[in-house]
Amino acid sequence: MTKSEQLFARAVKVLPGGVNSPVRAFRAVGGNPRFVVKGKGSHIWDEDGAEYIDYVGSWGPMVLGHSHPDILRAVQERMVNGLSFGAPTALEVEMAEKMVEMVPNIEMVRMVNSGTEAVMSAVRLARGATGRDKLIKFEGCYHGHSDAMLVGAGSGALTQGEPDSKGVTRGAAQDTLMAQYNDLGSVERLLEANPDQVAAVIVEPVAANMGVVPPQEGFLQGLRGLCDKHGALLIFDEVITGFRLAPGGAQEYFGVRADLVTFGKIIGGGMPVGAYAGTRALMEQVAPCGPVYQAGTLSGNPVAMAAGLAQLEILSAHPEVYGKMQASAAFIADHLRESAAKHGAAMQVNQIGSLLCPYFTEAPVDCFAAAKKSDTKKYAKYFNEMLSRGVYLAPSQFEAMFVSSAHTQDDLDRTVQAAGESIAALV
Ligand code: KE4
Repeated sequence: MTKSEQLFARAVKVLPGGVNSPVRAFRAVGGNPRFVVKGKGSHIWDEDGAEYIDYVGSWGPMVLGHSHPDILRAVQERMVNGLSFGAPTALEVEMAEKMVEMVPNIEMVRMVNSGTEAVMSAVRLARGATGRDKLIKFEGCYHGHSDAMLVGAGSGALTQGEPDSKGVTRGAAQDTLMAQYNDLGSVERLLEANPDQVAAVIVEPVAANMGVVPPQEGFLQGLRGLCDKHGALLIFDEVITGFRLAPGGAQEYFGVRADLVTFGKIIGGGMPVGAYAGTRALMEQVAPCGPVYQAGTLSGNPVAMAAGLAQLEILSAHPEVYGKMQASAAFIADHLRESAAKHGAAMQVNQIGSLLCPYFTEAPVDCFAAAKKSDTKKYAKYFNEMLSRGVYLAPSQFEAMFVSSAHTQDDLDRTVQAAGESIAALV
């Protein structure tokens, strides 16, 4: 048995499925999860010493690669003075000021500890601020595992084949209405059928939990118009796109204003951090200055703030990394398409910014229904072919490939070489 196999045999006895998050269990692709022992730049190493080019990047946080020296230094310098106080620290102020400086249309931020918590809190704020109960989300979009969001969810919920989780009560789910991504008509019909009842529309500006499905031209702008027309708030869930598509995230990239924005992943630099943000008028409705309650023992944790702030400072000082990451992702996407054509493989590749996803299907993937038609068994085979060639992809069709600024041309060349061989092995 490999060390990863030995560890997994122990893990399944004390952790549900042997993991602390379902998608890591490799159930959608088969085989034994690799237990990671080290990450450096664009590479990770497992317990058996195998090295991989990493396109999971902790599911998005490692936008500058693993173990970035400036981020490690910031953590090391901060931690020697104590890890957590439950009292205000200067770092939280500096972090909020940095986010307000980088992200359009926000005046205030509240730090929390995960993307789930950020979305749960933003939804509560939207309901509290509007006095309305209902919420529109999109089938296949994933916004974390708070009850109201586990209705028609994507990511792991989709991979598990249980789009609606057990344990979510009818009461918790009844106010969550389901629309279709890239289908403005489905949103308008729900708004008109529930007049003056919809507190918010929540959307992933790029749907990155059904694979990667970019918004069609006019979709996000159309949501803005519909929300304005019907008095609903527009929530951009930027847990993935925030600080990844552009320094100012999807609002900057697409030029569309959201009323509330949720963040996670990148703002923690690898540490557990989430946040929600909006105008002063909205955010000052949050306790202790307003009637919408939300709290957290480790919210704004100074060590996590040190890591996140260090990462944001590098991203804002070096905006050229966005063009580099986009070019890297486009290089991979172009070569995947070439290989698929060469080998006659039915394959679609969606790519936007540093996000991309291969689907094994004939038709373009521009919505959730099309994504679900992808051949997940073929994806599983592709995943394992790539893994055997030292390329670590998401162990599920319904996730993204995350390209970082640390991926080198040699990484890209080796990736497309492995992909060509893997696609050839599929047909
Ligand atoms: P967390 O609670 O996992 O920090 O964030 C939830 C979340 C919210 N919104 C969006 C758009 C997200 O993508 C996520 C979490 N993303 C998944 C990957 N698709 C996390 C990986 C996992 O669940 O293990």
